Amino acid sequence: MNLNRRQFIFFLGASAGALTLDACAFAQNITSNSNPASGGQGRVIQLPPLPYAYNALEPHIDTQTMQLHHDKHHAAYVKNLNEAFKKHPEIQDKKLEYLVLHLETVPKDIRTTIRNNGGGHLNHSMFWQIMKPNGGGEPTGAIASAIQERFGSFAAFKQQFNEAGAGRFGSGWVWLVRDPSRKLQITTTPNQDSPIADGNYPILGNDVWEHAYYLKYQNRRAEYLNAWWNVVNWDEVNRRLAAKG
Ligand code: MN3
Repeated sequence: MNLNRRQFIFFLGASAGALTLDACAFAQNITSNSNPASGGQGRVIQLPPLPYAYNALEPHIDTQTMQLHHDKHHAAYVKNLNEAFKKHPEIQDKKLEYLVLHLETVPKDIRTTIRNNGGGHLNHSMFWQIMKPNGGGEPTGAIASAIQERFGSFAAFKQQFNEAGAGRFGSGWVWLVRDPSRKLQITTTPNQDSPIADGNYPILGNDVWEHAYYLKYQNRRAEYLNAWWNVVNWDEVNRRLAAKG
């Protein structure tokens, strides 16, 4: 993998546990969620609270889906992660972003656990933030011009993004990322793989696991993908675009 200098410094800083760049929401999240003062009992990752009520994204995302998705699915990733860190306290000071990018440094017996649950925690921690009640509409600010420049129009971008999400076979995510050459790209990842593992920085992403939509949309993933734009939090997306990560 090729990392440019800025990314290299970021990951270096992340690996040392000293976040010197104000960049990455993930890293900030992990910093605030880890518990270095836990008396050597190991890192404890907390489930971040949902930043709005379970019913706040109705009618586009239903209350029960939000409850199960946050309180059961995301909570399970966090629980599995904490159990893995208990087995290997020697990696407890490493940032999750570093571990998913450098899975080869993770002890073999927890490598798959870190990949799936570390990715799951990072992906969902971003997901809750880039949605909000009464969101959606046309993008605003810098992301509006960035989308226009890269994809021609918001409509064209949305169509490509939705097609990529619909085409992701099985479970996974569809993303708008900044690639290592700083270019915006639409990508998908399988399962809970984080785009960070490919050297990409996620600007926004949608969860296309059936657990994200099945109660309301059943097999109609395309309908969910369309409706999801009504809850996008463009302020947060702009914040991520401005981040150096
Ligand atoms: Mn999910």
